[in-house]
Amino acid sequence: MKKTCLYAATLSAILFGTTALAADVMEEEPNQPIYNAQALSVDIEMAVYAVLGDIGGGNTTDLDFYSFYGQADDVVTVDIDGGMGGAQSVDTVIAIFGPGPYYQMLRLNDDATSIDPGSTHRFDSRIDNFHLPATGRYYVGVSNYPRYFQNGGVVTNATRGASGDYTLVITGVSPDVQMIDIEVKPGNHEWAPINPKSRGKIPVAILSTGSFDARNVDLTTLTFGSTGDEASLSHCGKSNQDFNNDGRLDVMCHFNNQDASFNYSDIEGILRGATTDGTRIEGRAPLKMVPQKQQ
Ligand SMILES: [Ca+2]
Ligand SMILES: [Ca+2]
Ligand SMILES: [Ca+2]
Ligand SMILES: [Ca+2]
Repeated sequence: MKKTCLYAATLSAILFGTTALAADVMEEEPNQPIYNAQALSVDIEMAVYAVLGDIGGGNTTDLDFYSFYGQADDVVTVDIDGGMGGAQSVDTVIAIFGPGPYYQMLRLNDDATSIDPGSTHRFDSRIDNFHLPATGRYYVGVSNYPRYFQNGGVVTNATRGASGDYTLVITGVSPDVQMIDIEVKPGNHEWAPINPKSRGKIPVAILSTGSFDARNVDLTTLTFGSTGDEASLSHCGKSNQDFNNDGRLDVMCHFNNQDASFNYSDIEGILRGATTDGTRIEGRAPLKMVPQKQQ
């Protein structure tokens, strides 16, 4: 294992120079069968350093599965680099599968149709521009010739593939966004009235739920307004209160109305940010623009 780590670091340096991808990770066995896939947090691009079987080993029954959460219409590329020509060459086979329990195979590739910068041989597999049909969790399987994937993540010729190391590179996946509950001007019990011309501040309550603790929000990341990307934060409350009486402590933040850039046609306010562990969050609340005064 140690040898693998050292090799991966070296490979990373060769492939990516001094600017290794931020999300690089090592394979974590056991990552098969498919329902034991290693969950990846793919943020636009990431690389996984892995070995089918053992370096120096013979034929293997090892299969490697990974999963990632993608958004509908993401255009994803799944690429093997360094399968041929690494510490031990392996002729890889890859496939993309849909969610369980059926794990329908959506795409399969043995050999790439062209050689990309991370590969020295077409035997390194590559799936280009796979359009995710829906938002959800997808699975990537890595195997070796002649063990071809089938639906459910099983393979043909199960015992005949040779060992070897490879790098799996996944690109094009939108970062995961957790939808959260917010309330603009809490206590209104109806759509919050907003006057786009006002020079005041807009209070927004970030509500905790059973699956989300608002106190984990990195307050410095918050943006709020017409598109959700407005840098309009004024300040957040020092002490947390339970604004919707569900027994959970919420967080109140105040945003500058002018910087939120609302238009008279807007019907919702959008809050975006991230938690302290880096999960992106988004909350939306219906708004009612106060009628524009007739001149
Ligand atoms: Ca493996
Ligand atoms: Ca494995
Ligand atoms: Ca490649
Ligand atoms: Ca191949």
